[in-house]
Amino acid sequence: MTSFADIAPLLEQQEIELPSWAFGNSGTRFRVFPQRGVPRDPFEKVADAAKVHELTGLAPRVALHIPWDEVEDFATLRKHAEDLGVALGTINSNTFQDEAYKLGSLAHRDAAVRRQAVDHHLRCLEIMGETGSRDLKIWLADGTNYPGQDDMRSRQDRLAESLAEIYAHVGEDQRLVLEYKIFEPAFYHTDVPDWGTSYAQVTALGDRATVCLDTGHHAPGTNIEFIVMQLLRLGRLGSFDFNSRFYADDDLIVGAADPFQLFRILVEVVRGGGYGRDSGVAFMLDQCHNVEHKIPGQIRSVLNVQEMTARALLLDADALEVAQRAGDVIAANSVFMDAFSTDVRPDLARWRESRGLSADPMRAYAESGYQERIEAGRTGGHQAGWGA
Ligand code: LRH
Ligand code: MN
Ligand code: MN
Repeated sequence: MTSFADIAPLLEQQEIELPSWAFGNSGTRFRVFPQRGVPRDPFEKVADAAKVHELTGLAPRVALHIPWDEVEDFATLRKHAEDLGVALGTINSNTFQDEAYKLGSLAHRDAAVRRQAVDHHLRCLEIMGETGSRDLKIWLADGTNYPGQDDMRSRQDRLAESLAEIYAHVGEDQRLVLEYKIFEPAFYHTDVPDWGTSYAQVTALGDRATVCLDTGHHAPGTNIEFIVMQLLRLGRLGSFDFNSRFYADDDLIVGAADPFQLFRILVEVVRGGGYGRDSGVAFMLDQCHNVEHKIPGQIRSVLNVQEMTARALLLDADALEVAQRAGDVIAANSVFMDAFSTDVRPDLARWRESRGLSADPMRAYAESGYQERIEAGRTGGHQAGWGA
C-alpha cells in the first residue's frame, strides 16, 4: 500500500503553468461577458496569476500569448513577475487573428503570408530570450472548410518547411511544442488535427521538438490516456494544455467535467515518467472563465490537478502488476478504482498547512479582499461592453 506520507515529497515537485489569457475577459462566439476588475495589461494578468501561486504554491509560471501580451519591454515584465514570486513561462504564438491568415498561416499557399507567419514565430523566439522561457508553443488555426478548397498534401509539405525554418532558430535550451486540435475554426480539415500528425511533423524537426496535448482537442470518446502513454513511450510528450469539456473545445475548469478521465491521464503520466520537475513534460492550463470569476476559477483548477495527481501517485503499482499478471481482471480494476476513490482532500489540507499555506485556498482567496480591490481599482481598461 502506498500512503499519503510516501507521496508527499513528490507533490512538492508539482508545477502548473497558468495561461495569461485565463484572467482576461472571454466568452463564446455569441457573447463576451465582461467582468469587473479584469486585468488591463499583461502586468495585471501576471499579478493575478501570482495571486494564484501565492495561495496554492502550485503555479510558479505564467504563459504568455503573443501578440495578446506584447509589451514594450519584456525585461520589465519579467522583473515584475519575479518580484511577485513567479516566472514567465511558455510563449504561445498567435497566427489566427490577422486578416492575412484567413486561409492559413504556416501552411498558406502564398509565400508572403507564410513569411509573415514564420517571422511572427521568430519574434516569439526573440521574446523568449528576454523572458527566459523554454517553450515556444505553436497552435495553428490552419485548415479548410470545404472539400476541394485546397490541396491537403501540399499544405502539409509547406507546413513542414515553415516549421523547419522556425526550428532552425530554436536555441539549445529551448523547445518547439506543436499542439494539435481536431477541428475549429476550420471545419472540414485541419492541418494539425491529431497527435499522429503533430508527431510526424516534430520528429522530422529534431529532438527539441515535441507534442502538446490539449485535453479538449479530441473527438468525444477518445481514449486520451492512450495517447499520453504513446507519446511518453515515444519520448515526444512536451506539454499539456489542461481543461475540461462536455462537447468540444469547451475550455472549462480542468477536472470539472470528467474527474475520472483526468485521473486516468495522470496515471499514465506517472506510469510513463512524465511527472516531476525534470520529466520534460510541462503541465499547463488552457482555460477561459466566461461565467465564473477568473482567479477562483484558476485556483480551483490547480487544486483539481493536484488532487488527481495525488490519487494517481497513490495507485498501488505492485498490487496492480500482481493482479494483471494473474489475469485477474476484477482485482486489477479494483486496485485502480481504490486509488481513484481515495479522498485525499484532508491530507492535502494538512500538507498545505505544513508548508505555510492556507488549508483552503478557495476560502483564503474569498477572505483576502483581493477581488474587491481589483474590482474597485481597475477601471477603464479591457472591459469592452461594460455598462456604466
Ligand atoms: C486553441 C487553443 C490553443 C490556443 C488557445 C487560446 O483552441 O487551445 O492552445 O493558443 O486555445
Ligand atoms: Mn490549447
Ligand atoms: Mn483549445
